[in-house]
Amino acid sequence: MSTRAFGSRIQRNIDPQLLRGEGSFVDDIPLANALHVAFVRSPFARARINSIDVTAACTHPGVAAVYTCDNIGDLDLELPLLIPHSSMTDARTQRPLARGDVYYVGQTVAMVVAVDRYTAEDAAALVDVDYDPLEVEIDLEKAILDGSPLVHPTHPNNIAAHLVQVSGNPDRAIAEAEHVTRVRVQVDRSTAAAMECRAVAAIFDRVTGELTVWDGTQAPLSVRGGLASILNIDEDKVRVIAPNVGGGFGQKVLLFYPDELLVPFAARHLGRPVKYIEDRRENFVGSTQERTQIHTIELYAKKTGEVLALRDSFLHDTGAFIPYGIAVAQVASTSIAGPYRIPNIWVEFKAVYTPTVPVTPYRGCGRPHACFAIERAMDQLADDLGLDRFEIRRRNLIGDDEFPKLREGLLFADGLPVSLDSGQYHKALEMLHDKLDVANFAAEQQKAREAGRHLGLGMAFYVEGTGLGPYEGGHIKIHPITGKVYVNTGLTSQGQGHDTVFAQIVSDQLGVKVEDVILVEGDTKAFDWGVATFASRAAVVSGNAIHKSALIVRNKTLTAAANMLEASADDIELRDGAAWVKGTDRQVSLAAVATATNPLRYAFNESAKAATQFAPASRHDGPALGEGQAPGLEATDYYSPPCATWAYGVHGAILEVDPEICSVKVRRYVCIHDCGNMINPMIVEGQVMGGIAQGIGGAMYERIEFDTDGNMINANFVDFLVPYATEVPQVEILHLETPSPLNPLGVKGVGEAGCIPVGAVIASGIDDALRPFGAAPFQHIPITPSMIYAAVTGG
Ligand code: MCN
Repeated sequence: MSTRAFGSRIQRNIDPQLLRGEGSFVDDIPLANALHVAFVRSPFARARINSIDVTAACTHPGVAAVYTCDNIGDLDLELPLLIPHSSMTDARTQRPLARGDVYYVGQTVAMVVAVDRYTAEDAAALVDVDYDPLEVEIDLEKAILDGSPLVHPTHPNNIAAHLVQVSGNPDRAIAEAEHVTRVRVQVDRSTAAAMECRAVAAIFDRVTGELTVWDGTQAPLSVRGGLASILNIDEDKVRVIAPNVGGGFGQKVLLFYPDELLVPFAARHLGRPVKYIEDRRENFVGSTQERTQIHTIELYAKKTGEVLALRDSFLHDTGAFIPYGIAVAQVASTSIAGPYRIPNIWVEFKAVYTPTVPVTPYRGCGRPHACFAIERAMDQLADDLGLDRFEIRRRNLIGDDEFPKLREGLLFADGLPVSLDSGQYHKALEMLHDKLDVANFAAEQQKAREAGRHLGLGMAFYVEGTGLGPYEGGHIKIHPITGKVYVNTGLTSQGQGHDTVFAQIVSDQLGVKVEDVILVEGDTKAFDWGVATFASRAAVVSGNAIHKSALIVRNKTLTAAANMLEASADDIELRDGAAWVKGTDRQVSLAAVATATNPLRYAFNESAKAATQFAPASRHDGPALGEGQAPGLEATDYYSPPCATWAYGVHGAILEVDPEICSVKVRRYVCIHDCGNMINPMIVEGQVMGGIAQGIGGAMYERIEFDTDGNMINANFVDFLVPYATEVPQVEILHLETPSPLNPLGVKGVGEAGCIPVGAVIASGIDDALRPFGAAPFQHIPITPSMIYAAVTGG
């Protein structure tokens, strides 16, 4: 092993299987004799339930059970508030099945379990629910007005939380400012679109009392813990497996969706396997969404463009329930100053209940909103002061020597003060400037205009707090027979390629091939402790945990091999799956070392005259380990990050707007990106590309639409427009690698980065293209053809 695996472009080893269609998703799990679930969902955004009559449904042939809030025992509870915060009082969370009232169209009211899905659906249609519909207000700005209908009578003006955060002394800076730029921006609601929607299947073994659950979740260990406590089963008797998940994007990390509790409950209650596969429409109306925020942001600056203070006040739509507390709004508010020095910040938000699908983090989690607000404001400030958009940023970007940049008073989602740990922001900006050939663009744009074509250049910078705690762990074991290395973690992958990157980390430490490292994740039997995949944290938190475990195993291996080869541990090197005395041809395979560190196996192998190619070290009768070392070449360790580590990047695009048909074609898209040391640049680029594709959706296509009664009117892929490959541009990605000083591997997260600045880039580019029309800046995404039509026709 002469080359380092860490930092290499190694293809993801799961891809061939997935590309051949051989992945195993929840719906692929064969479950003999399984029952199937259909839900009765609320047709009203807000209503009182007078009665639920299940008689006809219960007697429908093939129905095993019909559940309402009245026959689910301990499950008739308000689900946990996952992240409490002092800015909220009496935070409202959902019940698995509605009791008394419904709060959004799609809320689960009853669950039918039957021999097959068709029968379950037919029976669900027979459940007779008598509702008294109530008045609703869907509009976020109107929802907070006095007299607006309340989602929860407990919360006047529909305010779920109100928080003001201050850094520095904004009042004094505002008084000193020579110019103020004020911008109102809006980001509309969107949703994740995984390949397999959410899905749960469960078996309960009445003899052993063991519950096995297959769940397309991002958090198997957390699901296990919750199921055990809510269903009152020993944790060791609950096994949760997340097989291939097909994308989660934050939507699959909620604890709990009703089905995640009700399906295992029914499996235990009925003594039969039970399965629920959410369909696409249910995913739209029943699984959480994100994005709607309306910001009014003000930049107080000197005439030279140096920003002295920022004020931002925004409304955040929480939907009908707030299981994640203020996480999304808090991330937005603490990311609002972006990569800029801005020493004085005042930021306020109100999280507002609306009678719509609950809002929880979706890839980006508040950062796309913050980026859209600050970057649109920066573009406007540049215009106001007659400065170039790159120049305004040059004058405000944090310098390399200013890190760590603490924003005292702003507490990030981990409850700790925002502190940007490292970066080369100016260099990134100039790389974009060069790569896009900005110096020559004005001439190209002019020439195109003369030919009746409208080119625009857009750009936006972003920062991203990644790698949140509290911790993750990793167990590593070199197998005594094969010498293969098993790595177990508590995480699960939804397509991020963890099996390859974690193998790269281990491969270097133990001198084995990447393909000889086998990751076992997504199964609570594999590892007992851990949290979940979210917040772009696997590389930082699990990566470092696995690195630490690998170091322990490495040291054990060196000690044992030194004993076996009668050399000093300092003279041993690990490569090619063996331990070598440096500079000689004396070696012993890792399998043999692992065998020798296990007393029983060693004795067995010796007596059987198996292939033990060594003499035991004289001070050991058998096992080759050092004094006090535990048997086996294995170890477990954990990593807990001190705080978030901040990745960043700057994107730019050259696009063309056709004012006749109001279309936008992205001609070039350039991304300069820095996530610290890259474990696998190919995977990093895949992550960035995927994020940009989602960002393109959010910038121009994807918007969840509600009518005034709260019905989602585009809950399908015909009307909710996910971009196809034809809409996603070829992206030119350039990397910077500024190591994070906060963790041993020097890594920062990347999983959400791509999507963050895209809306701001596209808006900036369309503004630039349409300057000849005197159009007002685009401050609202997604930007639709009708918005472009209004801009070019002055409508
Ligand atoms: N990586 C790397 N070098 C770095 C940083 C990361 O090689 N310096 C690699 C990691 O090892 C990992 C991948 O890039 O294989 C993403 O790493 P990380 O940023 O740690 O993110 P997570 O693995 O924790 O994944 C979560 C993140 C989030 S929050 C969302 S949302 C998202 C995303 O990942 N959802 C995804 N990317 C997704 N990709 C797919 N295919 N599907 C999803 O649901």
